[in-house]
Amino acid sequence: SGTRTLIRGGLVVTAADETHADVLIEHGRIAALAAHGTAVAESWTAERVIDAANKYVIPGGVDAHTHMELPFGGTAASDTFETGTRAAAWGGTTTIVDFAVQSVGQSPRHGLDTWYAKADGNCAIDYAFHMILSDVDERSLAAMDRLVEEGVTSFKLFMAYPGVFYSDDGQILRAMQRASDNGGLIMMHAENGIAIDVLVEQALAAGRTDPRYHGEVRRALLEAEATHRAIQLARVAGSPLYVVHVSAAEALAEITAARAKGLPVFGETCPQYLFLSTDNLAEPGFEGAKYVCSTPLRPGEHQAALWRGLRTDDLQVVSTDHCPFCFSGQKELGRNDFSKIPNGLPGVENRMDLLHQAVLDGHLTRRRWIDIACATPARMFGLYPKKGTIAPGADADVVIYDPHAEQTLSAATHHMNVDYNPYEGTRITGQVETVLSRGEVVIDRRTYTGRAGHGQYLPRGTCQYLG
Ligand code: DUC
Ligand code: ZN
Ligand code: ZN
Ligand code: ZN
Repeated sequence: SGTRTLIRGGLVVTAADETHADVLIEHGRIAALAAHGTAVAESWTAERVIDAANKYVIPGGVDAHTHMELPFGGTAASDTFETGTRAAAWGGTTTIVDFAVQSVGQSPRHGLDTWYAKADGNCAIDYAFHMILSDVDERSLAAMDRLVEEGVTSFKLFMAYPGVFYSDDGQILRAMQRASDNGGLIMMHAENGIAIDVLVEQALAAGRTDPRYHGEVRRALLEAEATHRAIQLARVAGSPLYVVHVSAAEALAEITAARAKGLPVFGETCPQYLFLSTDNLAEPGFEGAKYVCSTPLRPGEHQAALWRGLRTDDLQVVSTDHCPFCFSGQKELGRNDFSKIPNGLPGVENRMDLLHQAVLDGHLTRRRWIDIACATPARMFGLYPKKGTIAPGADADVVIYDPHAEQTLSAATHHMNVDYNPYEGTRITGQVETVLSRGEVVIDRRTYTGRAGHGQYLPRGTCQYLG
């Protein structure tokens, strides 16, 4: 739009710098930055001036792993593209990369077109897609090349859910070989699903049906084994590898070892693995169902390893795997059988705040917060510097963040379309105050001013950490 906007007096924090600077926005993009109080900054005028004194001015969050409306386990994730992207905006996230799904027997093209249609005209913020491949045959391999050219440059494969999303390691190897040729990035759900299915069957046969057994059968060793195997397959194929939702210390160790060898292996973790544990899964009654996701929550000891991995850059990205299911009617599908609880947690609205709390708790520096939540996911998935930073020419996706505000996370106040919040009662210092998406104010001092359909589809380039 034509509105000139000036954000004055805040601390601009990017992955690289922290500076007291004024930010000038024109035509939906960052036009210029100038040190606060200098003659240049003082000379700027604008139709809209946002006072950011005592606030942070940060890039809009990039959540590279969401599942709006995902069909799963006979139901579907409860946030639509409309409700989920609005909640994202409330939480200071201005870009999501969601997953289009190729089902078995379908073409990737059909899956992608289905997801384009779900999102089109409904999003409050900008969005892009990865493609889940469930059926790697000649047609799918050829489709990968075309998708990379079209801007869908990353492909999620599963080692879990045999018969649904996973068939065999030969398919995985072939997709990796293709990615090594066409520049695509393979994303892996690394859990040994065949072994897990045996343990699920044995647990149920022994009458162990409660939610906590979800965590017990999905053993950390089976995440580590699959992570190791995925890394070796990627080496053989000569392809890079991005391991999604790393939750086990033993799996992280495999990534760390691969990176120490100089291999192009990347790791993502999620707030639930940093802030929640198997203690939540073991909550009384059926409450534990609220915490069923895959990979599962781990015993608390794993958290320290994940925080360390984020500091040492063995893990590069924190995204949410936002995949909400209501407790009532959805999680309840597994009342008598934990394996029927739909897998997934909400979180798209809470990620930036939880990670800001991690800064205050000493786990991360402020710049690392922006790095893992904005800049690196943008680079990893070919969106930088349009997204993920505040610099001349970048999209004006900007959050005015009040680092002193106090809030308590709760389903009573969140905007996600789900009837519980896994972080219920968690006290956070820091809150999103105002959010701009391509220069448009979508959250104005904690009032939603955006609209469904403002969000645009983003074709992506290839991973910017590769040659
Ligand atoms: N893996 C995901 O990444 N999301 C939802 C369910 C799953 O297993
Ligand atoms: Zn103009
Ligand atoms: Zn997964
Ligand atoms: Zn996911």
